[in-house]
Amino acid sequence: MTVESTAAPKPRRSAGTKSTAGKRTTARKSPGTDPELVQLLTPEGKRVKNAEFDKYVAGITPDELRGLYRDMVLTRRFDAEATSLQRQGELGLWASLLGQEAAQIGSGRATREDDYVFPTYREHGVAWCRGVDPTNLLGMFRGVNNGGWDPNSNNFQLYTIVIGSQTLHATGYAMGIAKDGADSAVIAYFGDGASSQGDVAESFTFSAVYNAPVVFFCQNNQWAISEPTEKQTRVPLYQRAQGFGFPGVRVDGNDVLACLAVTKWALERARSGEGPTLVEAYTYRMGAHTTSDDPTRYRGDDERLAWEAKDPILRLRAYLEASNHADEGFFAELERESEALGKRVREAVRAMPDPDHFAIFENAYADGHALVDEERAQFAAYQASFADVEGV
Ligand SMILES: Cc1ncc(C[n+]2csc(CCOP(=O)(O)OP(=O)(O)O)c2C)c(N)n1
Ligand SMILES: [Mg+2]
Repeated sequence: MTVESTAAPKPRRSAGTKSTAGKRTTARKSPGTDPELVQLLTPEGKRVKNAEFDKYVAGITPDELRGLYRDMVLTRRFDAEATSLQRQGELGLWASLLGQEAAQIGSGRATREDDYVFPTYREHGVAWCRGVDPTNLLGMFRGVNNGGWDPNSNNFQLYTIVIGSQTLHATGYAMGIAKDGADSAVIAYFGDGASSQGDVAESFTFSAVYNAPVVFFCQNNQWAISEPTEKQTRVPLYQRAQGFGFPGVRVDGNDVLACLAVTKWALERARSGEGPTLVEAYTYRMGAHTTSDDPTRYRGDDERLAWEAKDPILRLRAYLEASNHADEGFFAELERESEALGKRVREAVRAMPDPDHFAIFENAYADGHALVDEERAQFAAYQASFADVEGV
């Protein structure tokens, strides 16, 4: 049974062992061996049957499968380019999604155009599925704007850094569209660390009580910066939903087909008035938390290596090749497309104009404020002080 609504909590997972340096060195239980996990593609790319969820991907065409692969490859290429741009000093910070492509593309492609998405700061793959131009994601990380896109153009909210807060926004929005009588749904993304936030618990309570059409999509990437999931919960995260009165499912977050199927199911529940669902996509953050983080200080290589063997892109490629759904020409063309995307992103970032330094004061209050006036004057004096510096 994979849909948890009535079963008793299961025992805590193994916390692994620690090396003398304090880093965990034993890889934790792997997807593919876990009976609680919805999986349609094994790490080797073999299609496995699932009585509950097969029907949600039953009609998928080879073209659509290649599309999912293309989405994941281009998202990873974009993400790698952004990481490089940060290293070159073009961005102040970047939060990589490396390893989480299947969770994001599978769930993102399950959404309908009229659904509304509330992301964290790492949902670059979901943004891609929603049609947000990837170059627009970079402005905030370069420090030239506070967002970079109009949320209502693609029903994709701005990135949210305050951990867990977007689940409240999503719940309120979902309650609103339900009152409007819309048949669309809302999906809120958050992480394993965010699951410990009060905001998330409050969202669960309100969405359950008001039967709000919202899907809570938790990417359990095993880490909240340097804190492992064992520090967030004593039960598998998806089981939390039970206590709030709605179903929770754990899906293999490195299996794009399973993520697509489970998210479609959850969104359909929401649309048909059955209320919220918690989806826990069990995945792994292969890179650093952000470019400011050094994961070698708190986790061992063996853990990363174990998850690399479950790479979401390689497993879909294995499936496409084994089922003759893609040939060498397809992969070669995609490689060219990836390189072109990298070049476009590089050029777009370097061409981003610096903002007017005083715009921040204009955007604080509609009618002005004495404190802001004071700060503006201080900043003007600070800027003017550079006039005395030779060559400036
Ligand atoms: C309310 C709040 N507290 C703390 C932080 C600092 N912070 C930024 S990311 C992060 C960890 C989040 O982990 P998780 O929810 O697992 O998401 P992930 O980064 O792994 O995608 C923390 C604590 C924050 N941004 N907001
Ligand atoms: Mg996390």
